[in-house]
Amino acid sequence: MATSLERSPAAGTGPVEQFDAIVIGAGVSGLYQLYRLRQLGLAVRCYEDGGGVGGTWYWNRYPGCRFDSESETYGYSWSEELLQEWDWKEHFSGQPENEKYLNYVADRFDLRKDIQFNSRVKSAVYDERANRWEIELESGQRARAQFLVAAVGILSARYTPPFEGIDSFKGISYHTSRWPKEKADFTGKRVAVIGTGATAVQLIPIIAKEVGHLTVFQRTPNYCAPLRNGLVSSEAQNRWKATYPEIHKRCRETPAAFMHDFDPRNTLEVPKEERLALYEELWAQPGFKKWLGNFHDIMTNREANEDFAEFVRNKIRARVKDPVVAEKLVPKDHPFGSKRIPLETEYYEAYNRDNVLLVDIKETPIERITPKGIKTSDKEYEFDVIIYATGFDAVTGALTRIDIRGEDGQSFKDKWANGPRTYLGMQTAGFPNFFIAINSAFCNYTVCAESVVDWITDCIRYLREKNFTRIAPTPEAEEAWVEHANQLGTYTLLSDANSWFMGSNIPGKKRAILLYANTAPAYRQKCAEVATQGYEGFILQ
Ligand code: NA7
Repeated sequence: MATSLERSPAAGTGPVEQFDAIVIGAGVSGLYQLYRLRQLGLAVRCYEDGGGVGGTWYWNRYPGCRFDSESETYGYSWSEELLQEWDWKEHFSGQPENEKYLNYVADRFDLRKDIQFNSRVKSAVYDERANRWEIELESGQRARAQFLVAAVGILSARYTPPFEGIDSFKGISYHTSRWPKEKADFTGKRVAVIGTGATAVQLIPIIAKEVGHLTVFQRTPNYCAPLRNGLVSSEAQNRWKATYPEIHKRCRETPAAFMHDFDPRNTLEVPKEERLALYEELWAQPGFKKWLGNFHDIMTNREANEDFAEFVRNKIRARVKDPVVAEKLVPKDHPFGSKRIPLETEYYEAYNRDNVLLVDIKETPIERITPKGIKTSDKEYEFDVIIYATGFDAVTGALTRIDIRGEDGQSFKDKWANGPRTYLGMQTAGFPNFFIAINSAFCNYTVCAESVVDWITDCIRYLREKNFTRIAPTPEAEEAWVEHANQLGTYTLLSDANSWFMGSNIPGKKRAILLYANTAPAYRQKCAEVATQGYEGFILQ
């Protein structure tokens, strides 16, 4: 279908390109969404803030960045050719390779011609009379389409704490999620890292070997577990290529879309020795097996969780030579898994190095950033480089940072002020034809992102086949879904910690479960049922 240039009746000046659908974001979800909508015969334009494809894998270039999913489960499953052509180098693939992979996909499926890079969407306004969304980029360029799909990711709106004096620092400041393309040279430098989440845990052991001196400012220690990465042998590569259908089938059946599944026994009903033997076995395995292959009640029963948490604490203590430092690194104020478990390689050993210092900022809080470095309640530390590994305004942030206006000009940001308000995670009442293509389930990202994109694509196809022109959830269906999602959150121990899962990592952000805490198969089934029943809970016009 051809696109055309017209003048916008609403906005006045400047040509406005017309499309059937606009996709915001060219990351894992956006690339696939573009591919699928194009397959439907739609004229699609994808706008991407970055200078290349990849989303998370474009922006997060810090040393050590990688995914914690098994590589054979993270790649797209929708093209047999792609599966056979691509060789994963590591069992848990690193950022450079992941970015290469997504570039390969973009070229392989000729996606680039429909992507406009360096294009940050500033606003999206629904024109009710015309049933068109009009987006405006920061450059002032505008475009209109019937369907708007936000594939903006759940961890893309970076968060930098508003430390007093932050701009006064005379050295170099980095945020891990906006890492420069050129290699940062830390040789001989005095470097600070603020934060000890999954990102910092990947970064610290690598730069510790390069820097002159590294100071880590930790607010909350995490339960970090060994990743146990390795190179992929040609035997493993061939085995994957021969069994991808089985691998994907398995991922579609397990609760979090990994190869791992929980042990069905109740933790405390298993004799202690047997429990410990399982913990040791899990600990020796790569990836998230220690979390997602553990007893099924690990995330719902506090006592069961504590049993494993203590096992992990002792593993940490055993790796850190100085017992005072070790104790600082041991988490005690939240259950295992209530914050995202960072997977690590030689993280704890970094603290055994003479050039690495751990500062517990619960004991001595950061008061301000100074021209020379960081001033805590105790003293001023001087640095050449400060690295903010302080995370993201997760799930809602990337959406609410765009000024999205629905029917009657209502503001999306206002609507979501107290947390996500969706039906099925994919649409919100009063914003017709606006789809949210992010994976907001607790789930191996690509696996669930594919399901979301497939559902949205099928929905748009259905509308077109049945001659409907718009779709939005009923307020009642949305209210019921929000209540259901919030309730699910309370069944687990996730609400027992401050984390991006709960939005509580951002001061002032309303505490609410941001991810859908059901199993991936249950979520997929519910979405499929809604579609089969003629999009029950939606208004189709
Ligand atoms: P996280 O997991 O949100 O970690 C951010 C870290 O920054 C964490 O240690 C925070 O401490 C710390 N932080 C945040 N604000 C401050 C302030 N004001 N002062 C000191 N320290 C602070 O982000 P990541 O980038 O590591 O990982 C995000 C996800 O990306 C990860 O889960 C993976 O899925 C990929 P806190 O724990 O809040 O006390």
